[in-house]
Amino acid sequence: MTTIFQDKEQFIDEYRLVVKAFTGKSFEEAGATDRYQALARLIAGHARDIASESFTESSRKHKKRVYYFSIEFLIGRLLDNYLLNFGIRDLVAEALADMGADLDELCELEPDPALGNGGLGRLAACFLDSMAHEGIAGYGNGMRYRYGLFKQEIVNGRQHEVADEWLSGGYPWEVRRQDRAVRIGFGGHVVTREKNGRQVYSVEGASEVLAVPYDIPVVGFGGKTVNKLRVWSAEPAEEHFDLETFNHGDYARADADRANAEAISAILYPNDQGEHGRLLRLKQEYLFVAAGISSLLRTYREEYGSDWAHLSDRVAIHTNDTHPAMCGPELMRVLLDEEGLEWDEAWEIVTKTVSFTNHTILPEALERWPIDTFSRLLPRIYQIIEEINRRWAESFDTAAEGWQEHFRNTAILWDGEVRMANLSVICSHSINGVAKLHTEILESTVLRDFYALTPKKFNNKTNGISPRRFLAEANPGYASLISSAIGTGWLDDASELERLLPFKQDAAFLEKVGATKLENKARLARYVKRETGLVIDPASIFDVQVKRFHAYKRQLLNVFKVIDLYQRLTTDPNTTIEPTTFIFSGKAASSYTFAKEVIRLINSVADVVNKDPRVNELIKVCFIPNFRVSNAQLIYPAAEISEQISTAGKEASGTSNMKLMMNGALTLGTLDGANIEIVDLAGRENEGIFGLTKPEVQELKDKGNYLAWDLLNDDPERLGRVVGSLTDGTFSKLSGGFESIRNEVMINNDPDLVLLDFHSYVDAFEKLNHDWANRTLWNRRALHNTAMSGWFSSDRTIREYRDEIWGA
Ligand code: B1H
Repeated sequence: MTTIFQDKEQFIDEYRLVVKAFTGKSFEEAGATDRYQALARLIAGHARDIASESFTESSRKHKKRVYYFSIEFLIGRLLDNYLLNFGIRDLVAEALADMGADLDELCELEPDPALGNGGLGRLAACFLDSMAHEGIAGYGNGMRYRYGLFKQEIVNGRQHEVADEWLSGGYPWEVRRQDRAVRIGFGGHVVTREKNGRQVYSVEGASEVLAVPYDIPVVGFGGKTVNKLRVWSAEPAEEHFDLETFNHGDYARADADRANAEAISAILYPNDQGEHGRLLRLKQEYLFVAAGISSLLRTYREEYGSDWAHLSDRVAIHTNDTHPAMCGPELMRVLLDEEGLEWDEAWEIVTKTVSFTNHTILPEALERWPIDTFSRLLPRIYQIIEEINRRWAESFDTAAEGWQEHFRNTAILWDGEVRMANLSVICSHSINGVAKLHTEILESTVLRDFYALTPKKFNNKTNGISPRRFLAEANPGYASLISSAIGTGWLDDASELERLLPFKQDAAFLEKVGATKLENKARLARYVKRETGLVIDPASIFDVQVKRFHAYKRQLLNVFKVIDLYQRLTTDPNTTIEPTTFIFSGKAASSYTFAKEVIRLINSVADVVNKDPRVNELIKVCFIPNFRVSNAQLIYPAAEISEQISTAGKEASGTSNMKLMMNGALTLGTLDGANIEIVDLAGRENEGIFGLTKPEVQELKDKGNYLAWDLLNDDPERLGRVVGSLTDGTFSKLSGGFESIRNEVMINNDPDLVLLDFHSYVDAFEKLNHDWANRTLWNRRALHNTAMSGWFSSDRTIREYRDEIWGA
């Protein structure tokens, strides 16, 4: 452990100085926000000192540097996390208590940066945590959006979106690096000249913006390595304030250059796995790619000069999904146009340096850009892509049977579009999926033609999560119970959680497992009361589904279950259930009508159920607004049932399944994504598995004879009644009925097979629900899940990337 303060006294002395320097006030005079800001700045300052040591050391040791390119990093709050990683959380908490302040209250004042949509962005953040913990010289490269993902408010059951002004109070962790700003060109046209018998390309008439980096320290657990996350902000390349126009009274036009440049980093696109297709998005993608490549090459030049042939020994560039797909072509551009390399040399360097992770097989998420838009915005990059595509076409043996189809499926340019997934694959030496099943699906369907050509490039890297953030920090009560049993080694090496297994026989310990869960539920209940006014009972089972709203994630199936229970409890006296609170949280993309209607349905069902005295002692429905990293950390530790109910084959991995498992929840899920690996590790008897498998879904699709009406007609009592309630007024008092949801299920023929999985789902739920009656058995299964969850540490995932992809 690297300590940054010898003792409390040293901390207090330094802290007082920073408060004074930052606010001009004494600690006693400073308000809570100033106290938070000063504390974060103090820790950030120490983190930066160690970051520069880490950097020097990696230079000295010629460590390979890994650059993780991601258009999203959902980092969450940092103060508590960094105190924990530096091993000074208790010291600082005590010192603050001595000073009459409360650490938890200060931590609450930190903005929760929403620079990502969901799992993909949070994965990138966990990877930064784990790279630093593993001592890898690994750096994030992303976007500094002025507005992150919208804040969600619920008004009459409906989602309303409010701009997320996370920077307005100042962000103490970042440092602006004006000295490392990079000019980025858009538009213009390519000109060709001859120089020493060689064609030289450049772009003329481009309009430039300035990409300005902001660095955020990434503190690894143990405090030995501190890396950096570099996020880019767009600004005008020149101050072009047009005084003449201003003098004529048109301020907006006078400052138009600034507004146009800043628009590029103004906002994160909120369409998790949906279409963006906007020019501004393409500009974002190029901006952070080109700026990031320029920045890493600058570092490389400083260390190794122009020794480009060895770039891939010293540098790995990892592209998180297709959003940074231009890394390949942009690196080609620099090597060809600026460094004067020949195509073949440059291409070998690029393909040995770049690697790629795919995160989804949903067709609507497969990025494509119209060629005319693309080539106008990025003419030289487009020209390079054309050449890559031409060489790709040439590489096929045209005498071989069926080559045309293989080419059609793998071409980068096709049907007037640039296909970013194919570009990513062709530029990379490694292509991975994010869970076993997902990688198999990539190999056998989405990318099968590539797999047939180069099977060795394909590999699986099952996702992981940071045990520091999602167990130690989120669940301090459980974490200290665990440490009291097996020591604190699990923080370094989460596989040590398996040493909890013997405690499954220890009745007193199991009782404590239950007691910490109860405390966490009470903590969440207080939060819910404060945020929504709803009273939920910590003694009831907490059944939790928290994630983005998407048809394939099937929040609809979950609420159908709730409606069915409600109807049975109010009509059938034989229905029994352990008291249960159904907790939902998550955002829907602003333009995703169906997902927003499901949110409204949940809130409308909540409105009816929670007010109905016939059932509200037994079931409650709770929608927690504005799901984000900070409240996720309150929700996961309070969960007993983890809802992971996607249509088999659709959820690439999922990571909330891992977070909930680690916190001792039992998975109620389909055999999809990483759920399969959860079951492999923890045993089917410790989870609630139901529903069609991927091959069964496939068979159904191939046969093409699924008819939602058949299921409804076969089961008027329950399914019929549930679907009927969407439009018969039962839930329409809050803000109207749900014709569109009914139509999706009955007229659009239930594309996500909600009706088909309904009964096996409700049965699996009821089985788990009744199991709860035996609390010892339940706590034993909960502990078993935690004990077997260590493999899902992102440290394990990152070591696999390091050893099998990056060679770092
Ligand atoms: C995942 C995305 C995603 N897959 C495009 N794909 C986006 C795609 O804004 N965009 O354009 C945003 C997000 N996100 C998720 O990645 C998967 O659905 C999860 O199953 C997986 O666990 C997670 C991390 O791999």
